[in-house]
This record gives sequence, C-alpha cells and structure tokens, in this order.
Amino acid sequence: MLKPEAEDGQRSLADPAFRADVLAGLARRPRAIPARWFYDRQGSELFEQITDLPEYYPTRTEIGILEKLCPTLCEHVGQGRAVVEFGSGSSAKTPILLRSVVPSAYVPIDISGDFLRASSKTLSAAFPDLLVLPFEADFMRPLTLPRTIADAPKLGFFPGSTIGNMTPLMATDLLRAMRASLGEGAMLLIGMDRIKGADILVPAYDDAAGVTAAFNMNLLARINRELDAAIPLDAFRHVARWNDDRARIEMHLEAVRDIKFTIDGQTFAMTAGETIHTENSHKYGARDARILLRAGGWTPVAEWTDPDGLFAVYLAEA
Ligand code: AVJ
Repeated sequence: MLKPEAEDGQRSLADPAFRADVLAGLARRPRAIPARWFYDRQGSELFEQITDLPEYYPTRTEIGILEKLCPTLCEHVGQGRAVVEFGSGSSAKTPILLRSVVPSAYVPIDISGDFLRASSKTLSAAFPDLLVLPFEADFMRPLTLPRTIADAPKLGFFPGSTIGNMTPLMATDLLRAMRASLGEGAMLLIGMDRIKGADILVPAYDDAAGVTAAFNMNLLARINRELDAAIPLDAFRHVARWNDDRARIEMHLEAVRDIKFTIDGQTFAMTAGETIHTENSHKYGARDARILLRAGGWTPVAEWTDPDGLFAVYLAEA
C-alpha cells in the first residue's frame, strides 16, 4: 500500500481536508482523527512493514486463502466479469485474483490519483493483455463506472479487511453504495478479519519491534510536518486495546503527561492519560459477517477461511 506523493517528507502544502479533520478531531470529545490520514509516504511504508511482522497475521493469512480459493473462483463467478477493486491494487493480492478470473477489464478505484496511476502501471506491465481503467473517486459514495464496462457484469474486490476500519453503520452504507455502483448481477469478494482472543489480537496491533507504535506515532509527526505544529512526540505513547463490547481493536495515542500544543493558532490541552483515538479495526465472527453483508444488500454465496480460522474471505451476490 505504498502511496507515492509529491512530498519528500519535508514540510509541504497540507491537504485542506487533513487540516480540517485534525482540528475538528482534536476539539471533539473523545478526541479522534480518521485512520485514513495514517497513509502519507512514511505511513504507507510503515504499513508495508507491519504486513511482514510475525504478530500481524491478516495479510499473509488472506494471501494464503486467496491462493487456495482463486483457482476455483471461476466456478462461482463465471468468466468475462469486469473486476472493480475498491482501493487500488494491493501489490500481492490483486495478481492472484486477476490470474484466475481472467477479467474483461480491471478497474482500480482510489481517492489518491498518484497511487492509482503508479499501481495501474505496475499491473499493466504484469498483465499486458488486460484492459486497466484506473478510476479516481471516493468509493464511499455511489459512483458511475466507466462506460467501457457498462455491459459487463462486475466482480467487486475489497480485500485486506479494510471494511474493519468502519463502524457497522458506515460499513453497511459502503456495502450498499458498492451494490449500487456495481449494478445488476454483480458479485463481491471481500476479506474480513475474524474475532479471536485478545492474546493474538493485541500483539498484532502492538508488536514487539514497535513498528505499529511508529505507524501510530507517525500521525503526530505528519501533523507537525504538514500543519506546521510542534507536538512533542515524547509526550505520547501508542496504545492498542481490544474493545470486546464493540468487537474491535482500537488504537489510541495517549498523553503520558499534561501537554499543551498549538495548531493553526488553536491551542489544545490534554491531561495525562487522555487519548486521541486514531483507528478502529472491527472483527467479525462467521455469522456477524453474513449479517453485515445482508444488511448491506448482499447475499453470501461462499466463504473461505484459513485452517486456524483467523481470517475469512466472502463471496456475495447482489
Ligand atoms: C489496513 C485497516 C486492514 O486494521 O489491520 C494495521 C490497518 N493498523 N495495523 C488493520 C492497521 C494497524 C489495517 N487495515
């Protein structure tokens, strides 16, 4: 998930939406900043490192599931579908799908045009005969897909348990928007992380090497870089906790002492122990996942998991 950006890690023109989200998020109680802002260049690099950590099972587990299921996926989805990926081209997962489905076209959708163009180029090189139609859009809203693929039935692809970042309310909205965008006869292949013991979940988001901590702390560093702030990073620590009531891992940045800082002329005071909520990662049991899909307008038709039941991939039809 490496997002190439114009910036080189130095002070640069901030995205006005980033500024607005940070200022509003720090003013609100509980304080919270949307997880999408993790992924600047450094954040994307740190996330790539996370996917290789021994404690972080989701990526390698989902790849294993896809490698097993994809050879027989044709039996369920037929041939000639246009594959529409929500989020553009995860380096390892997309080729596994494209090799087995042999789609009529591949449409990666992403809000970051730079990232979209870079990953489309890589994919075109690996699949020279494939029609690749990158589509720059916010997939949280219903969208009109390119006319070239208007007549082809669609296969939506949403791997990585990215849906876990959303609350169930947002997740059902997204699933419905996908259904509307993909149209009649569409199918959806989606990865969701399963509920499991906190003894496995918490280390996956609080690894021994401290990479996830660095990933979380990079949000503060990004605020300093892009919003011209001077938040002392040593005043915060990374916290990952399992919220059993909501079946989600939460990441927070916790103030370790009373701290005051200023962004854009606005002063924020935090007391020791107070946190900024930076991410949710919702986990779904087998039945939970099926109910979520149905609530979003999709009928589950098949599911695959790994031998330990850590992660699951669902195929659903509109
Ligand atoms: C990219 C949202 C699937 O929730 O597991 C990994 C992000 N955050 N470690 C996840 C993440 C901390 C990841 N997703």
